[in-house]
Amino acid sequence: MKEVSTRKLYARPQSGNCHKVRLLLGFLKLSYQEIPVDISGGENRREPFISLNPLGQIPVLVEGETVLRDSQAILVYLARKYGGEQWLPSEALPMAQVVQWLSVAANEIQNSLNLARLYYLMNAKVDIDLATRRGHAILNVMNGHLASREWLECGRPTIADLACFPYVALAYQGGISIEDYRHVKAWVERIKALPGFTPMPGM
Ligand SMILES: N[C@@H](CCC(=O)N[C@@H](CS)C(=O)NCC(=O)O)C(=O)O
Repeated sequence: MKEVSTRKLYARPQSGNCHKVRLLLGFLKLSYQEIPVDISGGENRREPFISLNPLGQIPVLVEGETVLRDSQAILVYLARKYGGEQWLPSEALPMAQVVQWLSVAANEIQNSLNLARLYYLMNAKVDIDLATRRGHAILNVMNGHLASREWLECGRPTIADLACFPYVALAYQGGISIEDYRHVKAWVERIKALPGFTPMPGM
C-alpha cells in the first residue's frame, strides 16, 4: 500500500459514483479512510461537508490539501497520479477516447440507468419511461461497441470501464435488464473478475 495518511473518501455504500472511486483506489492499492455522508439526513447540504463540495454531492476525495469532487475527475486524478499509463494513457488520442466514456458515465448513464434506480430504490421524482428508454439506448450503443472488443478503450481496463461499470451492473435495480445485451453482460463479468475487484451492495 502507498500510504498517504490523510487520504479520505467521503462516500456512502449505496452510491455507484462513489464505488467507481473505491474500485480504482483498490486496484491501485491506495489506502484511504472512508467517511460516511448521511445523504438522507441532509449531511451533504450542511457544514462541514458543503464547504468541501458546494454542489452537495459525493464522492469527494481529500488528499492532504487537495479537495476534489466528481467521480470522473477523481478517477482522472488518481489514474494519472498513481497509475502511470495503465488506467489513463497520456497520449492525446487514447486519452480522449477514454474521456469520451467518462462523459457517457456522467451524462447518458447517470441520467438513465442511475435515475431509474433512484426511482425504484429511493422514490425519486423521475420520468421513468424516459429514463428507461435512455437506459436501453446507451446499453445498445455500449453493446455494439463491445461486440468487437473486451474493454471500452485501449485493449485493457481503463477508467473508462470503471466510470461506466457500476450503474450498468446495477441496472436491474432500475428495472432495466442487461440480459439482452450480451456483450455488455460479458464486459460486466470481465470487470468483476479483475484481481482486486470489490463489489458494492447489489452486485
Ligand atoms: N457528477 C457527479 C455526480 C455525483 C452524484 O450525483 N452523487 C450523488 C450520490 S451517487 C449525490 O451526492 N446525491 C446527493 C444530492 O445530490 O443531494 C459525480 O460523478 O461524482
